[in-house]
Formats: sequence, structure tokens, C-alpha cells
Amino acid sequence: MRAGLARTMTVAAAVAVAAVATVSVACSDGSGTTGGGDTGGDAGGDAGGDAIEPTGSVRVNEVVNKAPDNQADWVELYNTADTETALAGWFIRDQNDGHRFDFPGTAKIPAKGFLVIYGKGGPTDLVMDFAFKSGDAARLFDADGKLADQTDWNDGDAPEGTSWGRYPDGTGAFVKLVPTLGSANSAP
Ligand SMILES: [Ca+2]
Repeated sequence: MRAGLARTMTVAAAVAVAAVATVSVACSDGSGTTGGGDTGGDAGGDAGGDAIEPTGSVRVNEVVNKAPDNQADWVELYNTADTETALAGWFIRDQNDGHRFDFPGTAKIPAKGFLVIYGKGGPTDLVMDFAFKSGDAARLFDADGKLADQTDWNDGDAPEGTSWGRYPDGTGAFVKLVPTLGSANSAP
């Protein structure tokens, strides 16, 4: 009985918090800020202008660290900008600094588009020579060697058959998703 009461009170408290949150959003500038806590940040977003320049708009969008049937892992990037972004000089690391994938000089990601890089054994020419672990990280660096975006996950966050991705694309917090390789992430 005590447990039941405590549970009821917890639910009531959660509802109260949700109500307060709703009010505070309604009173703000109406931008509908959601999914806080993203350390990827929107800083340095020099969007527009020369598409050759890194814009800071390319995000780690989705990761499969355990693909079914011994298929390759993959990491999907999403470009939040309205212009194509060249990825020459950019590179990806997992949690291990000794692991590094350098994009070929011709690599580009379309405006509001996706780009998939596979782990070891992948089917395209964008293939890393390492694979993600069940607890690991995907770190994207720009041509200046600056960390452009990253995510990390723990064992169990995204088991086989699922992915670890942002919703909505590029801006949302990372959660467990149904994999959508090279296309818009699905709602959790
Ligand atoms: Ca996707």
C-alpha cells in the first residue's frame, strides 16, 4: 500500500513538473526549445556563404554499433545547413584516439542531407577500418581538427536491431531508435 501511494505521488509530481514546463515554454519566445542537454551545440554555425568552408552544421545523427547478421556498423551524418558541405580534411574517431577515419578529399554532404560511413567490412568506399563497440563513442572532427559533434553510448543503450540517434534529425537528443540508414530518423 505504501508503495502504491508513493507511486501515485510520484506520478502526481511528474504531472506537476510537466505542467510547469509547458507553461514556461508557452511564456518564452515560442521557439519551442526541446531536447536540452545536447553538448554538440550550435556554436560556430557560419551557415551560408562558401559551401567549401566547414560550416559547423554537420552533425552525428545516428549510429548502429551492433548490426544484425554480421553486417557492418555505420554512422550517419546530417547536414543542418542549406548548403552542401565539403568534408575534405574532416575525420571520425570512436572512443579510441588511435582509431581515425579520414574523409576522402571528394567527400561532401548535401544540404539538409545524409551521409553514411560504414564500419569495418562496409559495402561502400566510405568505410572505417574500425568498428564501434556496444559502449563507445562517435566523434566528428572538422578540417581544423576541432570537435564538430559527438555522441557516446553505454552497453545496452542501442542493442542489436536498434540505433542510437537524434530525433529530430541533427538537433534532438540521442535516444534508441529504429534504424533509418541514410534517411530521416523515425520518432522514438
Ligand atoms: Ca537516419
